Amino acid sequence: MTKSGIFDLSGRTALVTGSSRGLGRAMAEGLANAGARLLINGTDASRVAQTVKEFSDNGHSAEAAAFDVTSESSILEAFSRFDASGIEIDIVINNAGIQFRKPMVELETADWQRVIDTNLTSAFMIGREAAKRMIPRGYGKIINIGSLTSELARATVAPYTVAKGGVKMLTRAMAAEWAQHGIQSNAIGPGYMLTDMNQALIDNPEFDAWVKGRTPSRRWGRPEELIGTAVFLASSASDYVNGQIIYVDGGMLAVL
Ligand code: GCO
Repeated sequence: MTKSGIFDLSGRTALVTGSSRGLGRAMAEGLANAGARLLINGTDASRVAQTVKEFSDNGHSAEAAAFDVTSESSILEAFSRFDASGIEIDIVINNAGIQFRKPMVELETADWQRVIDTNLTSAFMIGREAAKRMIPRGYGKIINIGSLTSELARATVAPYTVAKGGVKMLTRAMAAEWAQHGIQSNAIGPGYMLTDMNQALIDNPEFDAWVKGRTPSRRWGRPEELIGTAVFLASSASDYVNGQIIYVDGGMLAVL
């Protein structure tokens, strides 16, 4: 059945990094349900293959794109494979990321760098490779995944905060250079979501109470609650939206 409407992604191909689980998996499913073909990414090829099978079993078009988003050579090889296969990527969601919680005075520089590389530099490298191919086509959607920490800092997550603050400004830099070529670059800032990365926080009664008290919606967010914003930013509904970050946070950033 042909999908219709400004949120229709039929005929579009989307690469979602870190899409074999968590927020990336949820957003990838949302794009697939809107008609997109999905390139499923992760570093674990077997987990990626299993995810592709599950997407296919659900009637979606999905292919494996297992590569390490922190490795420039892996990224270049992956995009060369896309080129050789005639795969034209219309939509990129730079979702892959890690968390590392430690006070800065105890933080090893290597751990700092690993978080920056995974959460920020990867988005630059993948965005650059995608934009090189989107510019001649005059079309593209780049969606970077930020965070509440794109705006506010929390103690013990400095590298994550700095990376996510960088994601917000990288998004604006992408808009500054690529909007003229028909590419829309925007970001999504998830609030405190029910993900594996946050399990230690969810299981901490004090932190759980803090999140629920600090969030006007009085609850954690669910990964699938990012889908609407992801489909909006991936579709023609957002063709005149550029350089923005949309917070899906239950209102946390709106209040003291
Ligand atoms: C933390 C959390 C946060 C959330 C999210 C909020 O340790 O504070 O991991 O970073 O995951 O990024 O937007």
